[in-house]
Amino acid sequence: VFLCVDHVGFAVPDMEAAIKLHTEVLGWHVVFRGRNEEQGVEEVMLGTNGHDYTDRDAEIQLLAPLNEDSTIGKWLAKNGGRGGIQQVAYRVADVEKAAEILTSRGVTMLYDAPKHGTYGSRINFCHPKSTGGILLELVERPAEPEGFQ
Ligand code: CMX
Repeated sequence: VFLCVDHVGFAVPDMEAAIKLHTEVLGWHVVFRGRNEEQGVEEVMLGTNGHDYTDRDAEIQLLAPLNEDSTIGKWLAKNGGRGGIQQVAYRVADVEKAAEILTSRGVTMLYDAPKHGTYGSRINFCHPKSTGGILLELVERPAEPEGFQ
């Protein structure tokens, strides 16, 4: 079902501080910055030096809430305002097919149809209650990315 780990998503209370830490201290490079209003997030994707869009090397995703009622806003509130790992995302070739297979194996998908994700990808999520307490995102990347730097 899965091709590789696409990214690991960190919820962050302060995007600028998180970018500074992950680039200046930890040495990652910003490869995408944008907003997903539907998901209520400001997001930044990080790759290694020379990271290419077609690489299977996993990226790191920084997620800051656009408001307190968003998924990340609620996650941070529940975590005492501290950041942390919010999700792991697996890359798939066909998100609908992957969701169909996982559903047939007893996994609960969050959405009936894929939603819009980073780079114009098509995404869905497995409810953490059906995947051992881990929020798993499924990502089908487009051939032509929107916004890869
Ligand atoms: N990882 C693991 N478990 C989580 C979780 C997470 N990120 N978020 C919530 N949970 C658990 C809670 O601990 C809780 O468990 P208990 O009942 O045992 O306490 C249960 O799920 C329900 O928690 P909740 O606070 O009531 O959370 P919600 O039902 O409001 O939301 C979920 C849970 C999965 C539906 C929500 O996080 C969601 O819709 N996620 C998918 C969308 C998303 O994450 N968007 C932001 C990122 C966007 C992007 O990646 O582009």
